[in-house]
Amino acid sequence: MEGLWQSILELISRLVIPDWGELIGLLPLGLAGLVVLWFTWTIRRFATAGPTRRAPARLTPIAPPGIHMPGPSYAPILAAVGSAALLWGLVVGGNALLVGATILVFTLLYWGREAIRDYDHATHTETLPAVVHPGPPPGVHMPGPSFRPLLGAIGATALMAGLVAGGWVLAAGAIILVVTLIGWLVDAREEYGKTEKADRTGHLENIPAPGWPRRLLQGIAVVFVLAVLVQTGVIPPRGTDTTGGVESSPAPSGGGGAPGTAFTVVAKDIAFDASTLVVPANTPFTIQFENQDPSGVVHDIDIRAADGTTVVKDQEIVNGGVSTTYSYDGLPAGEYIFICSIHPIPQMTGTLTVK
Ligand SMILES: [Cu+2]
Repeated sequence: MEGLWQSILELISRLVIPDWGELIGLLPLGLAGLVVLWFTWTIRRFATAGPTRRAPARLTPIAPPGIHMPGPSYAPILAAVGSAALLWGLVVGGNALLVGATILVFTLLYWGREAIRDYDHATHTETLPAVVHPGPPPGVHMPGPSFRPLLGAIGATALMAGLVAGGWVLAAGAIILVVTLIGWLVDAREEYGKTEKADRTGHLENIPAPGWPRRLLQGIAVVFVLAVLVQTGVIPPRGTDTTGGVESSPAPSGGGGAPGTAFTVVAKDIAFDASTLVVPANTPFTIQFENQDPSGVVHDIDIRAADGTTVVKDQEIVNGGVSTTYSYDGLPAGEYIFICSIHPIPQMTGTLTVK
């Protein structure tokens, strides 16, 4: 028997000689096949499990009475898309950031709109018995609901934006905040009057919940947007004013012209209209400086050494819409730069050649 078995094995081993190296190499493929089989089996089980095994049809969940469940919504998905757009903007930078932020804001606005609609719907189908608030204890007065705190926050935000942007935005922010605070005072006065009256009549009227102050919000939005547009120079359109045509004396442009001692430099849209000035060595000179930017946008024309940091002459800043004459002492021959210390950018930097 043993001999027979051995001879059979010998015969088979002649036909099948396993190559263990190759077999081990095939192991990952085999495992992958098993995973695919398992997934196929699972998917098939789900596909065939079907509703018929559990119930005739899928039931929509019914919330218990008095409990409201929000309906299905695309808002979370949209908000995720908006967040992804914002993050992408953070990676890419520039305009992509603006686009991403805009998308996120719009998705969140959509979500908020949906939530408000849901809320309105839920409050309209209210079937619970009306709750009667007993009110505060006698002698205690509670102020009624008010939009003023929200408006105050908006006004304060506008004011802060104005502190950053300056000029018209600052004015608009101050107006919005003052209007809000005055409205708040008027409300408080009215409320005080009612409370005082209640002391005499013994009957304190409930202060009704106010409606959305649509007109006021629209007014605030219009004022703020207008201020931003004026401040950024979108309106009134630039380029139509005629004040820019009074260039005189040595033309401060062209590069390497004849040295002069009196120049006119105009600052507009946060840029100088001159990039090159040439003056004689050891000779005082002046610059008639016109700041044609809006009020709140200040500039100056400092002289610095060619390294861009060593200040040779520091001048007072000039507000938008104001002109002044800067005087400079004579300088030793060499290359200098003239620069706006508020905006040390290429558009507000030029070379000053002293020779
Ligand atoms: Cu400047």
